[in-house]
Amino acid sequence: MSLWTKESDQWETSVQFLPASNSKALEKRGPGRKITLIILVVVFLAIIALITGLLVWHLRYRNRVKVRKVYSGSMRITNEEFQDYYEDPSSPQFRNLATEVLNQVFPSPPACPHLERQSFSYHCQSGQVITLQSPGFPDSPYHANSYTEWLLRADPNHRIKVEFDTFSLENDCGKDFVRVYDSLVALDKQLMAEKCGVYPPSEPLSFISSGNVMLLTMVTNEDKNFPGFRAQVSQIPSQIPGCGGALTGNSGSFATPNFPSYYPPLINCTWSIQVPDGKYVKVQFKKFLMSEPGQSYSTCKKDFVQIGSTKLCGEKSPSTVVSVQSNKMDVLFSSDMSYVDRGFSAEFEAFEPTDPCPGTFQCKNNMCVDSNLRCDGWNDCGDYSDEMNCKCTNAQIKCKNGLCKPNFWQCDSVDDCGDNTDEENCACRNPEDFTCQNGNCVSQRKKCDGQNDCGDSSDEISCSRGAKLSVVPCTEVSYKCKNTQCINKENPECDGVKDCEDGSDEANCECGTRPYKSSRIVGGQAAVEGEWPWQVSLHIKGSGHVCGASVIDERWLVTAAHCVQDSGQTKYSQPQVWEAYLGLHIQGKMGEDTQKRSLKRIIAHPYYNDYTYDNDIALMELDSAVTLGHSVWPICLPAETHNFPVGENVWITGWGATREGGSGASILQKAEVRTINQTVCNDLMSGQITSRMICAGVLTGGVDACQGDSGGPLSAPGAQGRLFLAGVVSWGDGCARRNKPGIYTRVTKFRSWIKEKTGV
Ligand code: 4AZ
Repeated sequence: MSLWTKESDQWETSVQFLPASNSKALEKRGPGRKITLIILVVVFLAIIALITGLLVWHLRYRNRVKVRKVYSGSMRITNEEFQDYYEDPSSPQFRNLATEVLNQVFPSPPACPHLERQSFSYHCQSGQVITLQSPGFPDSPYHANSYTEWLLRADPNHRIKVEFDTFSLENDCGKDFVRVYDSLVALDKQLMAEKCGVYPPSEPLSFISSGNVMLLTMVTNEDKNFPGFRAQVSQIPSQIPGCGGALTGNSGSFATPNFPSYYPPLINCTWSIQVPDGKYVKVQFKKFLMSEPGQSYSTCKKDFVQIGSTKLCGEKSPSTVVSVQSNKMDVLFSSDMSYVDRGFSAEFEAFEPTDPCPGTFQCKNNMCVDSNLRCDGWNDCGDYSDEMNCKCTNAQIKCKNGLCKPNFWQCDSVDDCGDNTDEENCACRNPEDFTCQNGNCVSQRKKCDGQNDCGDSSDEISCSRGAKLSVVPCTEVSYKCKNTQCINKENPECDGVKDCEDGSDEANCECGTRPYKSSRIVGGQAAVEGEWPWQVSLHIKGSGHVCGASVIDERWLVTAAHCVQDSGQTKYSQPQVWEAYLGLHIQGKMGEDTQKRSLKRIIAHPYYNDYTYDNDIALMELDSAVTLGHSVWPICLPAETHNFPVGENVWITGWGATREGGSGASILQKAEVRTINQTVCNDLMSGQITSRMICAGVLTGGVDACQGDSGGPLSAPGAQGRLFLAGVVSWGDGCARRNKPGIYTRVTKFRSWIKEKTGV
């Protein structure tokens, strides 16, 4: 019998509690449903785990996977046939070919200079000054192929200030340079300045950071090593003085922070000017230097000055004036994060609205200039407005562009009109003509025809007949060799070419060169030490510097005769009263290379005229020879026939007065001037110029020799970078006056006398 058979009632009765329909549903959700649920949960968890795993791998490990990049290239050897053995890199044939190819690509062993690298790190403390210097300074020039960096830090709320007291690097920033960064790493966008060349004390060089860090780097290449730099580093409070403020009264002055040195980056300063009620205010920028790479000088988006809607940047002339029709003016100065400059110095002034320039002429640019300066030929306003709409007088030339210029500026080799009117038709009206050295005109056809057509034979000079310069009959302008033969080449002495058969034009050429040369061109600035090794300072024992002189050899100096004329108690003509300082840079400071000598003999020119200053030249023999070297070196003496062309740039040097009636300079000064046409000069100097004199200057004034420079050199450039003694500082009508050039003794006229007396 089976338990589930119909025959058992009890069993059936018990079954009633569970109707057949429910038992069917129960059958479905029973053990099968649970399994499905479990599977679902497991699958869900697996997906979550997979996603989590993927995320962890991606975020944590994936970026560590190194991506291998393969660069490939090929080279084709066109002049070799392929051979099977070239497939085997270890074969001697492959090796030979490879060596040959490498030798062609790198003809000499590739230059791989050893780069010297040094890094210094400093943290400034308040009140402490740290001295930095380039490696080797001051005992030896800096090293070649070097990279040096100085990481500078200051306390919070402080800035770094770096002040260079000496800065002398090669003049080419492509070779040696110092960079200043407003950061601790060399970021281009925070580069404040890149400097090279020489900065004399008259051009102070100091930098201030925007925050409390700064980086200096110095890079040098293989050639020409200079003394280098020394700088003082200190920390200064973040709040720097001179950045804006309230300015009141009728006039006053203000300047960018750290002027005349460099302003810091990332700075905004506002000066609020207020003048008395009823007046207007104007500002004149006496100096304005705000240049930087990438600046647009029309939009001035980098460093700029803003007054109302006027924005200024770049470099501006001292005649830049901005005015407002109000008694208040705000001047905003803003610098960005890169490149800094020297900034500005400015003066403000109140003016009457009805009369901006009382008693003076008002320029178009709002400047006021003396009324006498109107129509005088000089651009006094800076915008030519004082020279516009003028009626030229008899003493003036009328330029084609309408300007009037003094007659004596005609034919002085300087384009004073601006359109060259004053230099046209000067010597030879016919442009086909040749202009002789004496000013005569001869046909070009007569040049080099063997005849003296000019009268001074200058039409027969530098005529090369065939490959070799020929010996010609001696004339006023031909060069005379030691063997008395004459050659027809202009200034052949020491030009590196043997022109005389006996080579005498290239003998005794150890002169006129110098170790250091600064190419900056300005009127009257401190020289670089060693730049003028022939410059001598003549002292009267016990009274100091009196005159200059030039070294012409180890025993002889050239000076002015007027320096050695007895006057009152002082016997200037006696050698024993003098001391000569050679290789001197700063008065009163004997340098390591300075040599002091007493004098044995003074020879003043016998024809010196103390009324006209004619023949103003003298020779001095030292009591013992000096050692010639980089600090003391002779200047070249020009041959009698040497030609110094009119308008040529020449240099004057000395410790004389820096302005008329002023006191002497302590550091040797230099200035660039131009030689001036003899006739023009004679007119300017009321006929006092003799042929033994040569004139040089800047006719606009401001650059000249002065008292105390007398006897010193007028150095003119010659062949091969040598300098020749064109003149000796002699006299002038005051110093640096307009239309009053300096007058120098013309050394060519005394060449044979010097030779006769000294043997040089
Ligand atoms: C002087 O008194 C002197 N401006 C030298 C040069 C000049 C003027 C004066 C030229 O020694």
